[in-house]
Amino acid sequence: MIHEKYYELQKKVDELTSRKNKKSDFYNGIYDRYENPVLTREMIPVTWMYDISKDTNPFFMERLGVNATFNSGAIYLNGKYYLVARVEGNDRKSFFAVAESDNGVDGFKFWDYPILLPDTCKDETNVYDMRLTKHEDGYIYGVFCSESKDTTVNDLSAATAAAGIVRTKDLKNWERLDNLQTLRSPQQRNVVLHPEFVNGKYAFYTRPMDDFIETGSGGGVGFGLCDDITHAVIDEEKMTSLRKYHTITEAKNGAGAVPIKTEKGWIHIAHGVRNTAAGLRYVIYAFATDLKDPSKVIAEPSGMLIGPRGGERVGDVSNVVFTNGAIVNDKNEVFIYYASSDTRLHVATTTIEKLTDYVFNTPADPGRSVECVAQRCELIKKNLELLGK
Ligand code: M1P
Repeated sequence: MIHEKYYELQKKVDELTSRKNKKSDFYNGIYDRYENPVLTREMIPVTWMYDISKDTNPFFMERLGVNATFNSGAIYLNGKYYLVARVEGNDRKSFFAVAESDNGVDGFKFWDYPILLPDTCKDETNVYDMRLTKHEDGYIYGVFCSESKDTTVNDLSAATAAAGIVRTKDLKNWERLDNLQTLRSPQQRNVVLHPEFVNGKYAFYTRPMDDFIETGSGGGVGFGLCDDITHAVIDEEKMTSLRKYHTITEAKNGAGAVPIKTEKGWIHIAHGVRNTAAGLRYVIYAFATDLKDPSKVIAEPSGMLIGPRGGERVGDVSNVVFTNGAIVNDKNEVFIYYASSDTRLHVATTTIEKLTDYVFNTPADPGRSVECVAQRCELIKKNLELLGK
């Protein structure tokens, strides 16, 4: 017999997932924010957490709780918006789950089951942050962080991060390929597959790291080519967007969404990290690379595109916004899915036209306060002249 509490709780989930979302009153002319997150832990189906039988669960206790739904890959297929969300159980293990919406800003509903990846990697403890690439070879690839315990050192917390690779045609049947090997970088996270072949090869944006947390000598977002996606090996990574002193990328940065192709260049939406007395602060920034050489940065606006605001600042890992998915629909509208504080997922919407204007017409960071003030004074002077002052 089904416990009556099931209907009560599932009704709340259904109300939340059917709730209409509205643009908030935030304004910067670049993108819109929305009043509600698009995914939260409260939107997880009751069947994922409770045994709904009154016989075996008379107190209707949560058996397998969910702690958070956040960093999501995103893809637009046949007029629908799909997220492959990072769902974190109360047990701290993350897994992937597909949620689907008709309009990209609300109505996201999880499919009946989360994704059960083929168990080909026996050392793997945790998986997270899938980037979904619709590749010109016809497959949809999912590249994610595959985390294992580092058994080479006597440290319980030591871990190794690698890039796991899966592919699918329908988001239902997933084929697991070998993890990416980067011969010169011991660890990898935030790896993204470029959607087109480059010089006839598969191209990856990487994030070389010496350590699980610290990038160490890793200078920023890397780029490498490989011949065979089923046994992907990159022997050389060149650098694209660099970490820079006293900027939003000083501590680390990493590729985010799959780059968006525009007439002027590939637009990348990435994350940058700096250290503060309150811990690491993660923000989202954008840059563009050359259409023919997607490793060559051709525009990098100053500072952040999206920073944590209001309630976004607080969560399991506070002061974080992070993206690993964006969608461009057939009207050239752009949906940037970003998570706040490793807890919930939001959307920011813009257009290709606006994003291109932002990336190519926002001044670059001149690097020093005095030059930043001069840059701002130039803007003020132009405006005051227009105002006749
Ligand atoms: O906790 C913030 C983010 O930390 C990691 O990003 P990075 O590798 O750049 O430090 C990721 O684990 C990400 O999932 C997380 O949101």
